[in-house]
Parts: sequence; C-alpha cells; structure tokens
Amino acid sequence: MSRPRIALQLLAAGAVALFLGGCIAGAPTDNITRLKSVEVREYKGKNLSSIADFQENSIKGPQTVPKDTYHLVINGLVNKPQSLTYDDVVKKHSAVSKVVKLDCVEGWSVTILWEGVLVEDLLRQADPKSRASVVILRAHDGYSTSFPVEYFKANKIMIANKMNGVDLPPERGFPFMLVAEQKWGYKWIKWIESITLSDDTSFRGYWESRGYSNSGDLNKGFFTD
Ligand SMILES: Nc1nc2c(c(=O)[nH]1)N[C@H]1C(S)=C(S)[C@@H](COP(=O)(O)O)O[C@H]1N2
Ligand SMILES: [Mo]
Repeated sequence: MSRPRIALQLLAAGAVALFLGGCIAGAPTDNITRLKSVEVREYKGKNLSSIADFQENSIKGPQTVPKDTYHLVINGLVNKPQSLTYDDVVKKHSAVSKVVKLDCVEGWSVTILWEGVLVEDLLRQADPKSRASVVILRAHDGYSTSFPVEYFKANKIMIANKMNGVDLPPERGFPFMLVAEQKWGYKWIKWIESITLSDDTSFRGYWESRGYSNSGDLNKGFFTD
C-alpha cells in the first residue's frame, strides 16, 4: 500500500469537500457525514499512527473482499458450525476497542485504535468440542496462522473491523483483521474468512511453516520455536 495513493485520495476528498462546500453551503449534515470517515490520530492522550504508516508486504498483495457476499465460517471441532455475514459478526456481538501496537519483523511498527468483536464471543456461538485445542485462521489470499484456543479468552483478543475510527480499508484487511496482541505482525491475519477449531498441534501457518516462530511471541525472537 503506497502513501502517495492515500495522499491522493485525501487530496481528492478535500477537493470534493471544497467544491460541495462552495455549492451547497448550509448543508451541515453533508459535512458531518464526511467528517466521520476521517481517521482519529489521538485517543485518551495517546498519539496514534496513521493508517498510511503500514508497509504493504502481503504475500499476494492487497485483496478486495466484497462485503455483500462475504461470510465468516467457523467450523472444524464445533457442535454448531457457523457461516456469518459481515452484519452477523458486527451487529450481533458487543463492540470492543483498544489501542494496540503492531510490530512487523521487518522493523516497523504502528500504534492503532482498533474496534471489533471478541473472538471468544464468536467461538462460543459455534460451541467448540472439548478436544479442540488449536484455532486455525485462514484468509482470502490463502494466508493462514494458528493459536492455542486459550489465547483468545485469556487476552480478550478481537477481530477488528475498524482502525482509528474508520472501516478497515481493503488493503488493510477488510472486513476483518486479527488484533494479535503480544504477537509479531505475521500473526495479525487480514481478510479473515474462516476460523477452524482443531486438535492438530502440528499445524503451521504460512510464515510459521517457513521457519518463523509458531508462538509468534513478541518477547521472544521470531526464529525461536
Ligand atoms: N491475509 C494476510 N494477512 C496478513 C499478511 C498477509 O500477507 N496476508 N501479512 C502479515 C504481516 S507480515 C504483517 S506485518 C501484518 C501487517 O501487514 P500490512 O502492513 O501488509 O497490512 O499483516 C499480517 N497479515
Ligand atoms: Mo510482517
């Protein structure tokens, strides 16, 4: 994802704003709608990074997942498999928000206000079988990663549909990105399409099967276990 593109979009939005402002001055609702789509850069006294500060290095480049046909599948070792629309996920679960820093192994990081729903709420809805010990997440681009099932509840982990107050842009993972707190960036899977409960502790995700740490713990090196 390139900064120039975001900058161009902002410029274009600014030009439209000026134009509309000039033509239909006294249409305040129009301004209010537009302001909502501007990202926040400060939250409870903390400075936030910009969405434009991410470096794009996805395995197959930016993906566009259409909202109307999207489904989040929850399957595997569950009693009630789920196939949820975007609204099923966002509107039928409580919203949570948190400022969390993403650290990529390449050396850059971003601090973002994330909003989404708790993974434990989604898992509960599918009623996991007791022998399910691993959660495997897969994405639109074929990417995958996995975690021990306890990780989500113990850390109140969310999948985010918003960053800095705006919907995730397509290239940043729309509709959902995992906010994998305390884990390296490669565990923060974007464009999530399925969450599979499993007992396969030998499963390794995309980067994990190429030598990166399976735990992905930030406080360990990324080439350890
Ligand atoms: N589906 C998918 N999710 C992904 C990746 C990817 O290639 N595909 N890259 C990961 C990596 S290495 C990082 S650091 C974060 C943020 O990457 P970005 O800046 O390219 O969004 O997304 C992670 N999630
Ligand atoms: Mo990364």
